[in-house]
Amino acid sequence: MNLLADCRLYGFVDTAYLHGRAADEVARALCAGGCDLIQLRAKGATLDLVRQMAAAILAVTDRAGVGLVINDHPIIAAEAGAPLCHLGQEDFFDAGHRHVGELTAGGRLQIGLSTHAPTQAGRAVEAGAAYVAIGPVFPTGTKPTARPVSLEYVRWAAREVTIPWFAIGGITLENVDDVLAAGARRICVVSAILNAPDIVEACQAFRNRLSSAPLR
Ligand code: TZP
Ligand code: MG
Repeated sequence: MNLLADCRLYGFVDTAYLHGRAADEVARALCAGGCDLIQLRAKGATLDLVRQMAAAILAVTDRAGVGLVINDHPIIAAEAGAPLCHLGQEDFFDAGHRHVGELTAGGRLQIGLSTHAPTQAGRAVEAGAAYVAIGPVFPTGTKPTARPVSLEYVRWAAREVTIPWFAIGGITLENVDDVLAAGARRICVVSAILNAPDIVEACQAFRNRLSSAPLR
């Protein structure tokens, strides 16, 4: 199983949606439900807390054969031994970086980048991103100030992006079929899984829909 090429469902441990649950408990449920990749997204958490959660989640994901992505913190990702780090446009290009090799800890870490328009996706691929996120497709409370990019950008990605890419933003069981019809084969889902009554069942429901649109 290749962490990115074979990945269909990318789930999140987002501290905004823990609802009193421990980070590693949520990670266990995401793995049990069939997520192929899990991101730790801990906006506003102290670096110490991010380190602690990363270690606790990595113990779970390693055992399950699932890849861990640390959002925003390449140094912590590399220290923890996570295979991937995710960065936004503002963390990467706007912070002066030009190539992901500047952050990959001698090749031990891969970097995924957020993109919101075709020019950004092109630049991310040129910069050596391991994957790109395409979104937010729909309005989402998880990133309330971000302008939705619509399914048009997903259709563009399906035609033009040559590395693994993920549709993200406001994806639910109500609209996932539209996202797949637009050409997405890999999806990121945060709130529709973490706010569901049962994380495992929610992941399985998304996996079911994904199986109707095979990768290859
Ligand atoms: N980047 C673009 S949209 C988004 C991020 C992190 C949030 C996605 O969360 P949700 O709850 O699946 O809409
Ligand atoms: Mg960021």
